[in-house]
Amino acid sequence: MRVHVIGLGGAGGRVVDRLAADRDGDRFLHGVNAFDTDAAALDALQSVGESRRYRFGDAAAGSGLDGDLHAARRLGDAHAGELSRAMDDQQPSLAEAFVLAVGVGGGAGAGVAPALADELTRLYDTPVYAVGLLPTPDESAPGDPDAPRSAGDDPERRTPDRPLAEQNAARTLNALSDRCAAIFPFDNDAWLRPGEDIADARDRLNGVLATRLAALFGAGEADDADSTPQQVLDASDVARAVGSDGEIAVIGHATQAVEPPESGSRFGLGLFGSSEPAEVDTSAAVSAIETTIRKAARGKNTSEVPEGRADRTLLVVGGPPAWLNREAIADGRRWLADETGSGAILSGDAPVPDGDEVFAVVVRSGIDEPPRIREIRSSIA
Ligand SMILES: Nc1nc2c(ncn2[C@@H]2O[C@H](COP(=O)(O)OP(=O)(O)OP(=O)(O)O)[C@@H](O)[C@H]2O)c(=O)[nH]1
Ligand SMILES: [Mg+2]
Repeated sequence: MRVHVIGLGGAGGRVVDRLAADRDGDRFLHGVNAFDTDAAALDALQSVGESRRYRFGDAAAGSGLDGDLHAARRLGDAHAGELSRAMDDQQPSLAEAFVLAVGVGGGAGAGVAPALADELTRLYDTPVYAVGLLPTPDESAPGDPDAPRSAGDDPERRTPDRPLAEQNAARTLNALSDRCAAIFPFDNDAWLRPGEDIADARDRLNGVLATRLAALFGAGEADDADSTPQQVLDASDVARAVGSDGEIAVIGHATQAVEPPESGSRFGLGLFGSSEPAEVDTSAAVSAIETTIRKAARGKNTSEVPEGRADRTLLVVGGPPAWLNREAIADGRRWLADETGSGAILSGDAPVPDGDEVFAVVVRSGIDEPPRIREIRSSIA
């Protein structure tokens, strides 16, 4: 599906920058923007083209807002229309979803996200999804400001203290769930290694997230006719899976390296499906599919899902067409229905003719509240 991805604030900008670096030119990445009040943060981006970066809010004098959510909300209300116009040269009306990436514990990004979600909803009949990066408990924990940090004393690399991160996050998650079709949280803390803070780990974390977003939204947007999926996953499948009521959805993902088939669809010979040349051993394909689906379902999610249970589950299986064994995928669906207790399993495939891995994406929606989100919400209860 074609998505227009908008990074808000420092974290959102870096996530979008990573997506642009890894997937530039991919069809699903229909539009890209980075919006911030902070000129230096926008300057530091590398892959989002300069014309796609936009500094707003002169009242902030070119700086960040230091976590001042109140001021940021006011700026958001004042500038949402201007931001939507800054997207206009990328044909936003053709996007099948807008994706707002934002560190919900911050100031500028968290403050502007709800107003921009409102504005896009008002202008287009297109779902707006939020990708919310959750603050770590350490960011808002009272600590010794002089204590040595793992990133050293370099002020550029120090994670700024954000005493209000959890409260900002709680307020922003509430505001976004009222305005967005669905929220995809990314639990930073769950992905940190012992002793790391976000400044140390952010490149790795952003890479993990960008890969998952691309695997989900890029499925079904192959560049050539050979790789048209047999069971096309389209924007309405994703919409059906995650709903439109601002519920939380989480993304599981796994890959397994496989040998590319000797010849095949790359040369226009093998048609995906029954006439696929049999260079791939069936039991190897079945095992790769089964293993990848299980790992995507049971491995680490973007946020923890209590008991793994979900009302609705979306499964995408991708890789070189010859590896996409239909029966194994059907078995995987049945297994996943059992595993999640979902009444509805939506699924699609994503052939990658030149690919060297099989991958699976499992999206759960209609889940019990993840513990980290409960913790964050309780900060304003
Ligand atoms: N995954 C990830 N999370 C980040 C990154 N940078 C910051 N965060 C998280 O996002 C939150 C918000 O940080 P920023 O995005 O820098 O905040 P901002 O929107 O620029 O807001 P102000 O600077 O206060 O105006 C932080 O509290 C962290 O929890 C990043 O690069 N990757
Ligand atoms: Mg900032």
